Amino acid sequence: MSLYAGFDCSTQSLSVAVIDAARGTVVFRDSLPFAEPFLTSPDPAVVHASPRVWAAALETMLARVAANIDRAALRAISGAAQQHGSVYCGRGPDVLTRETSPIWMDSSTGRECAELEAALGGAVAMAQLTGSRAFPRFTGPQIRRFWREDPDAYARTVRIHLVSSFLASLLAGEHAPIDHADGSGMNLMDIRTREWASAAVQATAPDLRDKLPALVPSSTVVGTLRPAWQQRLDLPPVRIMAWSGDNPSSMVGTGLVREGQLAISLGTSDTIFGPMQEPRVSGDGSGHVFASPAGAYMGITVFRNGSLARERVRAECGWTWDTFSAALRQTPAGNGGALMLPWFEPEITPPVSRPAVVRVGLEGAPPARHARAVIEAQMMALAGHSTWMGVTPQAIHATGGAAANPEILQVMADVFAASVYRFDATGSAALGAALRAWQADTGRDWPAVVRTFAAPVPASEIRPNPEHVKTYRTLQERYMRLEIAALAG
Ligand code: XUL
Repeated sequence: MSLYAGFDCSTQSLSVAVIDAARGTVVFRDSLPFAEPFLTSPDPAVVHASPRVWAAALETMLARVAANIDRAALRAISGAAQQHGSVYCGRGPDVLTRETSPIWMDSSTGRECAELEAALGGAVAMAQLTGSRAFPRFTGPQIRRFWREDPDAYARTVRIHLVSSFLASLLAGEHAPIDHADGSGMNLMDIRTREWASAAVQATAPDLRDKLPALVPSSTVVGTLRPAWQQRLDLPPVRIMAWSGDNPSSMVGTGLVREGQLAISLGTSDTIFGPMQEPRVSGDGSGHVFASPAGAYMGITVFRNGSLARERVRAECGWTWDTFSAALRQTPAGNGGALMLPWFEPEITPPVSRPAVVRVGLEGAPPARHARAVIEAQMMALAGHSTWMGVTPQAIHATGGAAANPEILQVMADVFAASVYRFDATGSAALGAALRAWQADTGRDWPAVVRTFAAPVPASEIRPNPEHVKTYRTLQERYMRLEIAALAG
């Protein structure tokens, strides 16, 4: 028997999935919510989290894994983590030179983004080089801001990790490299050569090249479980595989390894992504090209107002999720033409720096219409801002917490005019990480790896309703025009 463990350190929790590769089964799953997932500050644009919370959760969860599996059969561990966040370390990964980590929800680096794009010849040049124009949450602009604000602590920093490479380092007991997929979310890696892009690195901060880990393919063995943890938990010297980002891991965890397929993850962030053969950069600047852990590339567009926006509307209505679902069943597709721009928090796509919710035709409307408006808005934004990928999907693989809700998936099917298949609601990034550990350990080809595990929940297909598809075709044009008008002020 060969067991492989995959962790997922997401915004809200640390989860794990352990697979028995030969049997094709998941033998253990668990999740540990963070009491304080992120630390807010007086400036709403600044959002950090504590790397110590992630480190403590990793140790707790590894102990739970050890207590619940046939330990001798564990062969390798990999992981996924929220993308872009940076961890600042000294000589070893256990020493921090900065107590907190800016995470993907941080939007405080507008100035740094402008400076970096200017240094590289503009937003288009930055996107051609690194796969994305400069985005406030991306690691390069965040590093630049840290260097500017605390040059002494920056100078004391020996290694700057992503959340993924930090946690891999803790498992291995030494600084681990960054994998190409997660490295793509930094505005620092040349998306074609997959090496550090000197021009971007030099423009970001002094001596940065010396502080960056190596870049490696996602299937790289980065070390062996540190001896102290082997002894404490009675675990064998398992291989530690490179960790990656949560979205790249979810892509393989939802079985996507061929261009022409799309997945939507409805989590703290809502994301839409799919494999890509060539690095076609988003013309409107809204999306990103990342290296894919399964080879070639992936396209992705990210929305900040995901589950927190759904949660805000549910709370405004004073409802449970069951009542929210009932409201979706009872209201008509298209909501009688009412629209909402659900920017309860600063938005990533399109870029909106301050909360700015817009409601059209909803004045005095019953709560159910607001519930429908937020879901329709999210689905129309996902569709409208992913056309740059050039994929008209026949089927969408849906994952993330809100994918458990069939009423939400019906709106998704109707807006995208595609069948939606539900994947395990919470575990696709952890499963994807376990699959990456197995693939890296055996060199098996990716279609064979995902065929066994990454299958939709049986009988979960939700088909589009042709009448609703027509309604959304018109409404979506209005939605995109409303966005443009709101952005223009
Ligand atoms: C991806 C992104 C988010 C985080 C959430 O670019 O910013 O999806 O990875 O964990």
